[in-house]
Amino acid sequence: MKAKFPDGFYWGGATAANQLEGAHQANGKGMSISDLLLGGDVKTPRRITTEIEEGAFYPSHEAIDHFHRYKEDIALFAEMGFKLYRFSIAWTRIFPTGLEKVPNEEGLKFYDDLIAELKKYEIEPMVSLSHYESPIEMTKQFNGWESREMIEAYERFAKTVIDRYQDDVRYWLTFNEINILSRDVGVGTYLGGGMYPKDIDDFLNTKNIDNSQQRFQALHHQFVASARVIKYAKSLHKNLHMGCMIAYRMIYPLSSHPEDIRFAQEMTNISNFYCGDVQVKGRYPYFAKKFWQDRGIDLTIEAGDLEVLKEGTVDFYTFSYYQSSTVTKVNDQAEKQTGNFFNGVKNPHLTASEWGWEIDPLGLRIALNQIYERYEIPLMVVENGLGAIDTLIEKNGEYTVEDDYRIDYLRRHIKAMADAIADGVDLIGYTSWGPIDLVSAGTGQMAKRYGFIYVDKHDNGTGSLARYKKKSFYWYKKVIQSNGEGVN
Ligand code: BGP
Repeated sequence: MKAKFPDGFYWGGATAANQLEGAHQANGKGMSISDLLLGGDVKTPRRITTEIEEGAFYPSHEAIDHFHRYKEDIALFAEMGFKLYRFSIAWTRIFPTGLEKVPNEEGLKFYDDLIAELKKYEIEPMVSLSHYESPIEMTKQFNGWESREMIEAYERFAKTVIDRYQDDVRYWLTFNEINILSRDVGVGTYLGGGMYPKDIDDFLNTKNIDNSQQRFQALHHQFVASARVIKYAKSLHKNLHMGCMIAYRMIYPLSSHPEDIRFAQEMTNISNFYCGDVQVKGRYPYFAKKFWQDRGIDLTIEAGDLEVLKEGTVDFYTFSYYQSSTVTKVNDQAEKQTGNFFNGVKNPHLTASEWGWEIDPLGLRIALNQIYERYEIPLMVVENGLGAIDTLIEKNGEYTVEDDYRIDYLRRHIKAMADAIADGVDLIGYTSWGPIDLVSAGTGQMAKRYGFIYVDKHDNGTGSLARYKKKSFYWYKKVIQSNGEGVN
């Protein structure tokens, strides 16, 4: 059966400023938390520094220099036929420390030009307002989202860009993978919350310390900030579409033991539904109170916060999906599985990528049904893809990569989306992650490539930055041209 997608389906790609723009000090840009992250690899966690260390290599500083090459890159996206492009606006280009009262015009200029370029090709822009890029100065002054001060600063930034681009940008996401703060992963606390857990020294030495009181308080601040911005955007009466973005963790129990089933349910609730419910339904879910009590979490919720959450709900739900995750309560012999910001145990029925991420296209269909059943609002998959090692070869006088493994991964996931649509799910778009090779968020590597476009840039910082079309470039072009039917 041919894959069927609705007319006007948004095919495209997704990126984040800190992972591709580079030019980290250009035109008055300030430093974000990502600018202090060193590179790592699958075995070595990324190290975080408090200041720039001389001689150290910070992958975000040049990244793939999209800042100077956005025209060339967008022309390539247009050649593939992109209908929509998801990117983030770097907060620190607009408010270098986050504390200024007046935005940096030169920083805005870059996005004026970028959006104009997208419009030129009739590519719909979708903006992530916060994608692991909060200003480092705010981490230094009041430990990021732990403090309520962030709400106002974020609102100032968000309103500035929404005011400026309200006629050109219709799709907005308030926080990338907001639920990263519901997981007790050190680097997630830093990237998502722009904050250090209490013991900074331990944290810098990459000991995985956790502070759940702090994480859930920070999340509350983000919920309020997101809702306030959504309420504001709706007051403009411009038909702006405001969305949430969740790192969806499709969770399976390892066995049919009821303890495993209950554990998977509990993890699904906290990993996915805790944030989803607040942003879609406008209230904390039924299980939140017991969850807080069990962990000794005592949230400070100020007068008016709960009303704001009700008033600032999202219009559509977006999520990232790379892999599924399997958990057990009863089998302590099960082999551990690590990958992205999730962890669990190895699923005997799945194979994994070179970075240990378990490949599970059917899990995407299940996730789409699970989410739609709960919320019944339009969904969009805004990140999906295979991070893999690519080899550049010369063929017929041109450089390319024969990335059949990537085509295979994407094909199976796109088919799973078609199946979910046939199931009745209202899926409106798909933006694969990193349509052009960029810096990995998890490891800081360039070697972990997702793109349809190869970028000559390497983990030691060398490379000409030249762009080359991979085999998947032509394949994705066909998929888009045929509105998904050509996926086979
Ligand atoms: C998501 C992030 C992205 C992106 C992606 C792939 O969690 O939103 O920023 O990087 O994962 O992860 P990685 O870069 O670690 O391969």
